[in-house]
Amino acid sequence: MHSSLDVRPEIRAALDAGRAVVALESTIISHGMPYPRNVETARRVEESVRRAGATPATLAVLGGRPTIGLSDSQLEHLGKASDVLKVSRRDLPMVMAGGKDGATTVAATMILADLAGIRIFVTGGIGGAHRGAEHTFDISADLEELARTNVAVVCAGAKSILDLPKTLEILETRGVPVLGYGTGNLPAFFVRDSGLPLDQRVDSPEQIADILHKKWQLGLQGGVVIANPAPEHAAMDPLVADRAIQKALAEADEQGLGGKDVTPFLLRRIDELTGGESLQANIALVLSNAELGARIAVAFASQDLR
Ligand code: PSU
Ligand code: MN
Repeated sequence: MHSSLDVRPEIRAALDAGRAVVALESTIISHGMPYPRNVETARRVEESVRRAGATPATLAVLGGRPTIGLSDSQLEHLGKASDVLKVSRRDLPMVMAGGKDGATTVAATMILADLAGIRIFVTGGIGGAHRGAEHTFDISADLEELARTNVAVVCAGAKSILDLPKTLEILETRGVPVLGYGTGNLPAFFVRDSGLPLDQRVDSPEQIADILHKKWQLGLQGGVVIANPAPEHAAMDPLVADRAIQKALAEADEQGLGGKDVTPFLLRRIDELTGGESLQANIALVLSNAELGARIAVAFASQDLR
Protein backbone atom coordinates (compact mmCIF):
# COMPACT_ATOMS: atom_id res chain seq x y z
CA MET A 1 0.00 0.00 0.00
CA HIS A 2 1.32 3.45 -0.93
CA SER A 3 2.54 5.38 2.13
CA SER A 4 0.77 8.65 1.20
CA LEU A 5 -2.65 7.05 1.63
CA ASP A 6 -4.87 7.09 4.72
CA VAL A 7 -6.78 3.83 4.49
CA ARG A 8 -9.67 3.00 6.83
CA PRO A 9 -8.90 -0.20 8.77
CA GLU A 10 -12.03 -1.97 7.49
CA ILE A 11 -10.93 -1.40 3.90
CA ARG A 12 -7.33 -2.36 4.51
CA ALA A 13 -8.51 -5.61 6.09
CA ALA A 14 -10.77 -6.40 3.13
CA LEU A 15 -7.98 -5.68 0.63
CA ASP A 16 -5.44 -7.74 2.58
CA ALA A 17 -7.86 -10.67 2.62
CA GLY A 18 -8.53 -10.35 -1.13
CA ARG A 19 -12.21 -9.55 -0.55
CA ALA A 20 -14.35 -7.41 -2.84
CA VAL A 21 -13.90 -3.64 -2.45
CA VAL A 22 -15.60 -0.92 -4.51
CA ALA A 23 -14.18 2.59 -4.89
CA LEU A 24 -16.61 5.53 -5.01
CA GLU A 25 -15.83 9.07 -6.13
CA SER A 26 -16.45 12.29 -4.25
CA THR A 27 -16.81 14.98 -6.93
CA ILE A 28 -20.31 13.65 -7.51
CA ILE A 29 -20.92 14.48 -3.81
CA SER A 30 -19.29 17.94 -3.66
CA HIS A 31 -19.89 19.21 -7.18
CA GLY A 32 -22.44 16.91 -8.78
CA MET A 33 -25.51 17.03 -6.50
CA PRO A 34 -27.00 19.59 -4.07
CA TYR A 35 -26.87 19.24 -0.28
CA PRO A 36 -28.38 17.31 1.51
CA ARG A 37 -29.40 14.87 -1.25
CA ASN A 38 -25.71 14.38 -2.10
CA VAL A 39 -24.77 13.12 1.37
CA GLU A 40 -27.93 11.05 1.65
CA THR A 41 -27.14 9.45 -1.73
CA ALA A 42 -23.50 8.83 -0.84
CA ARG A 43 -24.62 6.92 2.26
CA ARG A 44 -27.22 4.91 0.34
CA VAL A 45 -24.65 4.06 -2.31
CA GLU A 46 -22.29 2.68 0.34
CA GLU A 47 -25.19 0.71 1.80
CA SER A 48 -26.08 -0.71 -1.59
CA VAL A 49 -22.47 -1.85 -2.12
CA ARG A 50 -22.52 -3.57 1.27
CA ARG A 51 -25.83 -5.30 0.58
CA ALA A 52 -24.35 -6.78 -2.58
CA GLY A 53 -21.45 -8.23 -0.60
CA ALA A 54 -18.58 -5.79 -1.09
CA THR A 55 -16.86 -3.15 1.06
CA PRO A 56 -17.43 0.46 -0.11
CA ALA A 57 -14.54 2.93 -0.13
CA THR A 58 -15.39 6.55 -0.88
CA LEU A 59 -12.22 8.41 -1.90
CA ALA A 60 -11.26 12.05 -1.34
CA VAL A 61 -8.38 14.24 -0.19
CA LEU A 62 -8.81 15.50 3.38
CA GLY A 63 -6.43 18.02 4.88
CA GLY A 64 -4.04 17.19 2.05
CA ARG A 65 -4.17 13.43 2.72
CA PRO A 66 -5.52 11.09 0.04
CA THR A 67 -8.11 9.15 2.00
CA ILE A 68 -9.51 5.72 1.17
CA GLY A 69 -12.84 5.30 2.94
CA LEU A 70 -14.63 8.16 4.72
CA SER A 71 -16.36 8.35 8.07
CA ASP A 72 -19.91 9.60 8.29
CA SER A 73 -18.82 13.06 9.43
CA GLN A 74 -16.20 13.26 6.66
CA LEU A 75 -18.91 12.47 4.09
CA GLU A 76 -21.12 15.16 5.59
CA HIS A 77 -18.27 17.67 5.43
CA LEU A 78 -17.56 16.96 1.76
CA GLY A 79 -21.22 17.37 0.89
CA LYS A 80 -21.74 20.55 2.89
CA ALA A 81 -18.56 22.65 2.82
CA SER A 82 -18.29 25.18 0.00
CA ASP A 83 -14.49 25.25 -0.15
CA VAL A 84 -13.92 21.65 -1.25
CA LEU A 85 -11.82 21.72 -4.41
CA LYS A 86 -12.56 19.63 -7.49
CA VAL A 87 -9.48 17.47 -7.89
CA SER A 88 -8.42 15.79 -11.09
CA ARG A 89 -4.99 14.29 -11.93
CA ARG A 90 -3.25 17.65 -12.36
CA ASP A 91 -4.65 19.04 -9.07
CA LEU A 92 -3.59 16.24 -6.72
CA PRO A 93 -0.08 17.53 -5.86
CA MET A 94 -1.26 21.09 -5.12
CA VAL A 95 -4.16 20.02 -2.91
CA MET A 96 -1.80 17.73 -0.99
CA ALA A 97 0.93 20.35 -0.64
CA GLY A 98 -1.62 22.95 0.47
CA GLY A 99 -3.15 20.63 3.07
CA LYS A 100 -6.57 21.24 1.49
CA ASP A 101 -9.79 19.27 1.11
CA GLY A 102 -10.57 17.96 -2.34
CA ALA A 103 -13.27 15.90 -3.98
CA THR A 104 -11.84 13.53 -6.54
CA THR A 105 -13.10 13.26 -10.12
CA VAL A 106 -13.24 9.99 -12.01
CA ALA A 107 -9.61 10.52 -13.07
CA ALA A 108 -8.26 11.26 -9.57
CA THR A 109 -10.38 8.53 -7.99
CA MET A 110 -8.93 6.01 -10.46
CA ILE A 111 -5.40 7.09 -9.51
CA LEU A 112 -6.03 6.70 -5.77
CA ALA A 113 -7.97 3.45 -6.20
CA ASP A 114 -5.07 2.04 -8.22
CA LEU A 115 -2.55 3.03 -5.52
CA ALA A 116 -4.73 1.31 -2.93
CA GLY A 117 -5.16 -1.80 -5.09
CA ILE A 118 -8.91 -1.32 -5.69
CA ARG A 119 -9.82 -2.40 -9.22
CA ILE A 120 -13.56 -1.68 -9.39
CA PHE A 121 -14.95 1.84 -9.19
CA VAL A 122 -18.55 3.04 -9.32
CA THR A 123 -19.81 6.47 -10.36
CA GLY A 124 -22.71 8.13 -12.19
CA GLY A 125 -21.22 9.36 -15.44
CA ILE A 126 -17.71 9.85 -16.81
CA GLY A 127 -16.35 13.02 -18.34
CA GLY A 128 -15.62 13.10 -22.05
CA ALA A 129 -15.17 15.28 -25.11
CA HIS A 130 -17.39 18.32 -24.79
CA ARG A 131 -19.50 19.54 -27.68
CA GLY A 132 -17.32 21.90 -29.69
CA ALA A 133 -14.16 20.17 -28.45
CA GLU A 134 -12.69 20.63 -31.94
CA HIS A 135 -12.52 24.36 -31.15
CA THR A 136 -12.20 24.46 -27.34
CA PHE A 137 -10.02 21.37 -26.83
CA ASP A 138 -12.23 20.66 -23.77
CA ILE A 139 -11.75 16.94 -23.30
CA SER A 140 -12.00 15.52 -19.79
CA ALA A 141 -8.85 14.17 -18.16
CA ASP A 142 -11.07 11.16 -17.32
CA LEU A 143 -10.48 9.79 -20.85
CA GLU A 144 -6.72 10.09 -20.51
CA GLU A 145 -6.90 8.29 -17.16
CA LEU A 146 -9.00 5.49 -18.60
CA ALA A 147 -6.22 4.96 -21.13
CA ARG A 148 -3.51 4.57 -18.52
CA THR A 149 -4.79 3.40 -15.11
CA ASN A 150 -5.93 -0.14 -14.37
CA VAL A 151 -9.33 0.48 -12.82
CA ALA A 152 -12.74 -0.50 -14.18
CA VAL A 153 -15.38 2.24 -14.08
CA VAL A 154 -19.04 1.32 -13.71
CA CYS A 155 -21.22 4.21 -14.89
CA ALA A 156 -24.40 5.03 -16.82
CA GLY A 157 -22.35 6.10 -19.83
CA ALA A 158 -22.05 9.85 -20.14
CA LYS A 159 -24.47 12.76 -20.33
CA SER A 160 -25.19 14.22 -23.70
CA ILE A 161 -23.86 17.55 -22.40
CA LEU A 162 -20.89 15.87 -24.07
CA ASP A 163 -20.22 14.98 -27.67
CA LEU A 164 -20.79 11.25 -27.21
CA PRO A 165 -19.60 10.11 -30.67
CA LYS A 166 -16.29 11.93 -30.18
CA THR A 167 -16.01 10.52 -26.67
CA LEU A 168 -16.39 6.96 -28.01
CA GLU A 169 -13.86 7.63 -30.78
CA ILE A 170 -11.27 8.80 -28.25
CA LEU A 171 -11.87 5.75 -26.05
CA GLU A 172 -11.41 3.52 -29.09
CA THR A 173 -8.18 5.26 -30.10
CA ARG A 174 -6.81 5.01 -26.57
CA GLY A 175 -7.65 1.32 -26.33
CA VAL A 176 -10.36 1.51 -23.68
CA PRO A 177 -13.04 -1.21 -23.91
CA VAL A 178 -16.60 0.05 -23.45
CA LEU A 179 -18.94 -2.73 -22.34
CA GLY A 180 -22.72 -2.26 -22.50
CA TYR A 181 -24.36 -4.08 -19.61
CA GLY A 182 -27.47 -5.71 -21.02
CA THR A 183 -27.42 -3.32 -23.96
CA GLY A 184 -25.78 -3.02 -27.36
CA ASN A 185 -25.95 0.79 -27.30
CA LEU A 186 -24.19 3.40 -25.18
CA PRO A 187 -26.49 4.66 -22.40
CA ALA A 188 -26.63 8.47 -22.06
CA PHE A 189 -26.93 8.85 -18.28
CA PHE A 190 -30.55 10.03 -17.59
CA VAL A 191 -31.53 8.54 -20.90
CA ARG A 192 -31.20 4.79 -21.34
CA ASP A 193 -30.09 4.81 -24.95
CA SER A 194 -27.91 7.29 -26.85
CA GLY A 195 -28.55 5.44 -30.10
CA LEU A 196 -24.80 4.94 -30.49
CA PRO A 197 -23.86 1.29 -31.00
CA LEU A 198 -21.17 -0.35 -28.88
CA ASP A 199 -19.02 -3.22 -30.06
CA GLN A 200 -19.42 -5.26 -26.91
CA ARG A 201 -22.50 -6.22 -24.94
CA VAL A 202 -22.08 -8.11 -21.66
CA ASP A 203 -24.77 -9.80 -19.61
CA SER A 204 -23.27 -10.90 -16.31
CA PRO A 205 -20.85 -9.67 -13.63
CA GLU A 206 -18.83 -12.90 -14.10
CA GLN A 207 -18.37 -12.17 -17.81
CA ILE A 208 -17.20 -8.64 -17.00
CA ALA A 209 -14.79 -9.86 -14.28
CA ASP A 210 -13.33 -12.37 -16.75
CA ILE A 211 -12.72 -9.61 -19.33
CA LEU A 212 -10.97 -7.49 -16.69
CA HIS A 213 -8.71 -10.35 -15.64
CA LYS A 214 -7.85 -11.12 -19.27
CA LYS A 215 -6.98 -7.50 -20.01
CA TRP A 216 -4.72 -7.01 -17.02
CA GLN A 217 -3.14 -10.47 -17.12
CA LEU A 218 -1.95 -9.59 -20.60
CA GLY A 219 -0.42 -6.40 -19.24
CA LEU A 220 -2.75 -4.17 -21.23
CA GLN A 221 -2.65 -0.89 -19.38
CA GLY A 222 -5.73 1.15 -18.67
CA GLY A 223 -9.30 0.93 -17.55
CA VAL A 224 -12.57 -0.42 -18.85
CA VAL A 225 -15.88 1.42 -19.04
CA ILE A 226 -18.89 -0.64 -17.96
CA ALA A 227 -21.97 1.23 -19.12
CA ASN A 228 -25.14 0.34 -17.22
CA PRO A 229 -28.40 1.95 -18.40
CA ALA A 230 -30.39 3.88 -15.76
CA PRO A 231 -33.23 1.84 -14.22
CA GLU A 232 -36.31 2.00 -16.42
CA HIS A 233 -38.55 3.51 -13.74
CA ALA A 234 -36.22 6.48 -13.17
CA ALA A 235 -34.86 7.16 -16.66
CA MET A 236 -35.90 10.41 -18.33
CA ASP A 237 -37.79 11.12 -21.50
CA PRO A 238 -35.06 11.95 -24.05
CA LEU A 239 -36.90 15.07 -25.23
CA VAL A 240 -37.25 16.49 -21.72
CA ALA A 241 -33.61 15.77 -20.92
CA ASP A 242 -32.44 17.23 -24.21
CA ARG A 243 -34.34 20.48 -23.77
CA ALA A 244 -32.67 21.08 -20.38
CA ILE A 245 -29.26 20.11 -21.75
CA GLN A 246 -29.58 22.52 -24.71
CA LYS A 247 -30.56 25.38 -22.43
CA ALA A 248 -27.77 24.68 -19.94
CA LEU A 249 -25.22 24.47 -22.75
CA ALA A 250 -26.37 27.81 -24.19
CA GLU A 251 -26.08 29.46 -20.78
CA ALA A 252 -22.57 28.08 -20.23
CA ASP A 253 -21.65 29.49 -23.63
CA GLU A 254 -23.14 32.93 -22.86
CA GLN A 255 -21.24 33.08 -19.59
CA GLY A 256 -18.02 32.11 -21.35
CA LEU A 257 -17.32 29.28 -18.91
CA GLY A 258 -14.21 27.16 -19.40
CA GLY A 259 -11.97 24.66 -17.65
CA LYS A 260 -13.05 22.71 -14.60
CA ASP A 261 -16.17 24.83 -13.95
CA VAL A 262 -18.01 23.71 -17.07
CA THR A 263 -19.19 20.26 -15.94
CA PRO A 264 -20.39 21.28 -12.42
CA PHE A 265 -22.26 24.25 -13.92
CA LEU A 266 -24.04 22.08 -16.47
CA LEU A 267 -24.96 19.44 -13.87
CA ARG A 268 -26.42 22.07 -11.54
CA ARG A 269 -28.38 23.87 -14.24
CA ILE A 270 -29.87 20.65 -15.62
CA ASP A 271 -31.05 19.71 -12.13
CA GLU A 272 -32.65 23.16 -11.74
CA LEU A 273 -34.18 23.20 -15.21
CA THR A 274 -35.84 19.81 -14.83
CA GLY A 275 -37.25 20.70 -11.42
CA GLY A 276 -35.48 17.82 -9.72
CA GLU A 277 -36.49 15.12 -12.21
CA SER A 278 -32.90 14.73 -13.40
CA LEU A 279 -31.67 14.52 -9.80
CA GLN A 280 -34.10 11.66 -9.14
CA ALA A 281 -32.76 9.85 -12.20
CA ASN A 282 -29.20 10.60 -11.16
CA ILE A 283 -29.71 9.10 -7.70
CA ALA A 284 -31.46 6.00 -9.02
CA LEU A 285 -28.76 5.28 -11.58
CA VAL A 286 -25.91 5.67 -9.10
CA LEU A 287 -27.61 3.23 -6.74
CA SER A 288 -28.08 0.76 -9.55
CA ASN A 289 -24.44 1.16 -10.62
CA ALA A 290 -23.35 0.55 -7.02
CA GLU A 291 -25.13 -2.77 -6.93
CA LEU A 292 -23.70 -3.86 -10.28
CA GLY A 293 -20.21 -2.67 -9.30
CA ALA A 294 -20.34 -4.67 -6.07
CA ARG A 295 -21.42 -7.80 -7.95
CA ILE A 296 -18.54 -7.32 -10.41
CA ALA A 297 -16.11 -6.82 -7.51
CA VAL A 298 -17.33 -10.04 -5.87
CA ALA A 299 -16.92 -11.98 -9.13
CA PHE A 300 -13.53 -10.36 -9.74
CA ALA A 301 -12.28 -11.31 -6.26
CA SER A 302 -13.48 -14.91 -6.55
CA GLN A 303 -11.88 -15.39 -9.98
CA ASP A 304 -8.69 -13.99 -8.49
CA LEU A 305 -8.59 -16.92 -6.08
CA ARG A 306 -8.86 -19.55 -8.79
N1 PSU B 1 -20.56 13.74 -15.20
C1 PSU B 1 -21.67 13.50 -14.46
N2 PSU B 1 -21.63 13.65 -13.11
C2 PSU B 1 -20.47 14.04 -12.47
C3 PSU B 1 -19.30 14.29 -13.27
C4 PSU B 1 -19.39 14.12 -14.61
O1 PSU B 1 -22.70 13.15 -15.03
O2 PSU B 1 -20.47 14.19 -11.24
C5 PSU B 1 -18.02 14.68 -12.57
C6 PSU B 1 -17.11 13.45 -12.38
O3 PSU B 1 -16.39 13.61 -11.18
C7 PSU B 1 -16.17 13.54 -13.56
C8 PSU B 1 -16.00 15.03 -13.67
O4 PSU B 1 -14.95 12.88 -13.36
O5 PSU B 1 -17.29 15.57 -13.41
C9 PSU B 1 -15.49 15.45 -15.02
O6 PSU B 1 -15.16 16.80 -15.00
P1 PSU B 1 -14.39 17.44 -16.24
O7 PSU B 1 -15.39 17.43 -17.36
O8 PSU B 1 -14.07 18.84 -15.76
O9 PSU B 1 -13.18 16.61 -16.48
MN1 MN C 1 -13.04 20.04 -19.14
